[in-house]
Formats: sequence, structure tokens, C-alpha cells
Amino acid sequence: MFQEMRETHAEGQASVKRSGLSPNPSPPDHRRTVTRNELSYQLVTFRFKEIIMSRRSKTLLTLAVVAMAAFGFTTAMANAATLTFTDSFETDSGWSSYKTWNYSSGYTLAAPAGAGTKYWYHSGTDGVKDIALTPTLDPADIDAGRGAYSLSAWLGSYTVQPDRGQLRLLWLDVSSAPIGVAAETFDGGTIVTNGEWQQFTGSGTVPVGARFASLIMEDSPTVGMEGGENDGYVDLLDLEVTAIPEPATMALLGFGGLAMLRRRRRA
Ligand SMILES: [Ca+2]
Ligand SMILES: [Ca+2]
Repeated sequence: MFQEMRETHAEGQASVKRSGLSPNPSPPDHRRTVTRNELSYQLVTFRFKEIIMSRRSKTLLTLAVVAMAAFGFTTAMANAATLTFTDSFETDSGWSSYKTWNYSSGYTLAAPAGAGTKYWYHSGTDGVKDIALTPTLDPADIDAGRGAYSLSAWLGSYTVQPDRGQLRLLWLDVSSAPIGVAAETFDGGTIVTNGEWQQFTGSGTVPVGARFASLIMEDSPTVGMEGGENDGYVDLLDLEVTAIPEPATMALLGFGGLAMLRRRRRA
């Protein structure tokens, strides 16, 4: 029987050969070559797409992270609280001593720009003003070291006397006790010419525990006075205190994402 089958198969082969048909059609060699090339091409394309997608997704992730961080930073900046105290001494804003001269009296040289019509003068009595930092500023931000200040003032004197004043900025705690020494000391003793106005500026960090800014206008310790009272003048006082809140949640997410990216790159 096996022999019969072989013969039958052989006949079949012969029959097919005669008719010009293949009994078991298989793809010609060139078709197999094309298939391999196509497969290689598809694999390369897939890998290339994968790389592109991978790079693109990393780029997108990085952009998203940077955007989130920037958003958080912007939000924090937008939420920054600023306390501003300005005084041109045109009216009494609550100083312990408020005495003024008019520029029109001619006791001083040319007034600084925007000085108005009046300036404070010492007249033997210090001028003190304590400014509460709260509720404008959040005590938590101050105590976290995120408070900053800038102070500016113009100091002047009498044209015919060498009197000079001094302005100091002290920080007070919740009990109104000074925290350390003066944060700023503007000594009018550096003014060379009698009657001249000179601008003093300073800036720094608000100390932890500060609840009040205390401004003190007093005698200059380096220059004496004449006529029984100090003609140390002050005008255009400007104190700004800013407290930046903790970065927003989005910023934390952003920074977290950045850390994640760094870990992935290391891996
Ligand atoms: Ca003024
Ligand atoms: Ca004097």
C-alpha cells in the first residue's frame, strides 16, 4: 500500500509537471527576500517611532514639569504679601514726636524730588514709630526666614549749623523687645555740606520672631549740634517688608516631577 501511495504521488508530480503547475506552491525566493526586508523595515520603523515617542514623551514631561514649577513659583510670587510704610511728614502718621519745618522757610538746600512741603526735624526729641508686621504678613513666613525688607530715607540738616540726625531700624518681637542690634543705621554724620539732603538705603532679611518694625529718628552719634536742639531732618521715608509664602502645591509637584526625571535618567 505504501508503494502504491508513492507511485500515486509520483504520478501526481508528473501530472503537475506536465500541466506546468506546482503541486505544493511555495513563495519564490525573491518573495521571501522581500518579506524579510519588509519585516526589517517594519522593525526599524517601529523602533524609530518608539525612540521618537520616547524622546517626545520625555520632552513633553520635562516641559510639563518646568511649566508646573514655573506656575507654582509664579503663584507663590503672586501671593507674596508686602507691607509698605511711606512718610513724607506732610501729616502726622503716629510718631512719638511729630515736628516739622516747611521747605519754604529756606532752612535747607534744595529739597529732594517729591518731598512735598514739610520735613521732620528732631527738636531735641526722638521720633519713634513701631509698625506691626501682622496681619499684613504671615508670622509663619517670617519665622521660616522668608521675610525681606528694604529701607530708604533722605536725611538733611540746617544750612547754618552742623547738626545731623540718625535713623535706625530695629526689629521687635511679639513682646516689643528688640531682636539683636539695629538692622539699619543711617547716620547723617556722613552729610558733608550743611543743609544738604542725602538719600540712604539698606535691605536685608527680617529676623525670625520679628513682629514689629521700629523706626527711630534721633541724634547722630558722630556729629554734635548747635543752638540747644538738633536740626537733624528726615523726609521721604520708605520701608517695605515682604514675606513670600511657601511654594504652592503645584511647585512641589513640579519639583517632585523633576526629581523623578533625574532618577529615570540615572537608571
Ligand atoms: Ca515731606
Ligand atoms: Ca540746632
